Amino acid sequence: MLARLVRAQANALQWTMNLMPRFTDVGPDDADRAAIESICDWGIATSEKTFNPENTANWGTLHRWASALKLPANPGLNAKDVANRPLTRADAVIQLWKMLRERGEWLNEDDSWLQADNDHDEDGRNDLDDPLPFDSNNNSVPDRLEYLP
Ligand SMILES: [Ca+2]
Ligand SMILES: [Ca+2]
Repeated sequence: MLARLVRAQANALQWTMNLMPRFTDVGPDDADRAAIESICDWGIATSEKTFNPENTANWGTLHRWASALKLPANPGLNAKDVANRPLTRADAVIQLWKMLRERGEWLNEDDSWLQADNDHDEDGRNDLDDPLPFDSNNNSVPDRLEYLP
């Protein structure tokens, strides 16, 4: 969820995945490997050899990771009486939605898209002639919302 939220933002960071798995407990065929390795490269720096993907996440984990990814995490997530509470998927989604709302609407900072001579998604059709200017593989899903397009 965190990786997808980061990717959904303007000027999103690119997915990263090492040739060899970065963690001994997140194998080459793990469906979450790209998300795990990406969020670590994007800001959740760790020198550990293991990621412990089955560990229980708590509200403090969400605060720590969201903050590391420069998302506007509510300080209340890390409050003494809250941080150690188990985090459900529903809790996480609600909190990430709040962070997304906190960011507000935005435009790409580089101002390079939807220009006459620009091909933002590099599919060979200039933006103004491209019915899907943010969809490089033209599958009707904007690239930023795809999992490893
Ligand atoms: Ca294009
Ligand atoms: Ca696409």
